[in-house]
Amino acid sequence: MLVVHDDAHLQHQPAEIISRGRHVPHVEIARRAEELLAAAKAGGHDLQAPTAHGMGPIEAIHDKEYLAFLESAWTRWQALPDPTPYVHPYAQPNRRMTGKPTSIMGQAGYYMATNSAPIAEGTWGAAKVSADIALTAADAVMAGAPEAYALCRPPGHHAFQDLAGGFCYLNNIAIAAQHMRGKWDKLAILDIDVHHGNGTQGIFYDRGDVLFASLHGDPSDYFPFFAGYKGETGEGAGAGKTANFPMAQNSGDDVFMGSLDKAFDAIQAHQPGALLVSLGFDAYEHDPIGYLKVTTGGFGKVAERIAGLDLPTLLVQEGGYNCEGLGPNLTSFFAGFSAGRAK
Ligand code: Q9C
Ligand code: ZN
Repeated sequence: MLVVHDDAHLQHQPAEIISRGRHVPHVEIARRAEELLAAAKAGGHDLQAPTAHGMGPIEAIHDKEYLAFLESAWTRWQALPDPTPYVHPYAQPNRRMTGKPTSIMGQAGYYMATNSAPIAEGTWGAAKVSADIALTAADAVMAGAPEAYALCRPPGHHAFQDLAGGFCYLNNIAIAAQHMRGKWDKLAILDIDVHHGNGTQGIFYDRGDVLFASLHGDPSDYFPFFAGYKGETGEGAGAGKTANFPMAQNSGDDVFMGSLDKAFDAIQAHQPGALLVSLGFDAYEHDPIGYLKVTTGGFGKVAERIAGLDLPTLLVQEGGYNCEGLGPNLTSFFAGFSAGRAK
């Protein structure tokens, strides 16, 4: 497996988020990427550094004013009286509120969907390199590599065109997918992170060229709460090109594999030229913020099935917060993937 990674993520280390009214230690920490990299090294995989792709591919997905906010937010926040070290939203727009503020306080609420995507001094720089990692791995797949793995941190699938949220700032997989459209007319994104990929779904919801299929914990009871329901199937040119598979709490490997089969039906009906996978390991049975009970062996079986689709495949790292489990789960996934290719 070609593994693209970079240590620029170390610039992004917000210590805490706000959860259920409390400041709590962040679980999306630098050690996550270190554990994944250590496992990739131990497995003898080919490691590669990202190349800078500039703002073009990022602007092809994200709103320009949102990007200007991300770039300037921390510095502007520091000019407030008694500033905190991380930008957090204070008041957010909601139903029947459409005004567009210009101040940093107002914009923090306008551009941040949740209290779990704090902006630290180095967040913007790290997020840009994370997108470059996905783009560089995408380049390899476009150049003929059968598969590549983008070790992205921060993750991306909760970021919309103009919204940060759920530990995400730039939607790495959406940026990579748009880039890969330069080679393939039709693509499919399979999201197996335990959280619904609401940002990715939102970005492609009205498009017929990029199918989005997501396996996740039931949003009526689990983050991101407001998207990921079965009835969301796309609109306009994208009608029928979104497929959601919410699962009940504590569902294990068997239920997960059953949902995967149904997602494959949607993917195969779309006939994509290539596949992109939002690869979270937070469906793991021991994840600290998890909801499902997928085992380490289960991730291998999932990977084997994905590889069996026999499509050029870009794997993009999303969540997964049990640090001890990350290495074994990635190792199991890579082994299963390679077994599925050999079949
Ligand atoms: N007590 C990804 O996996 N909820 N994001 C946090 C913590 C937000 C997860 C609550 C979860 C976001 C990429
Ligand atoms: Zn997740």
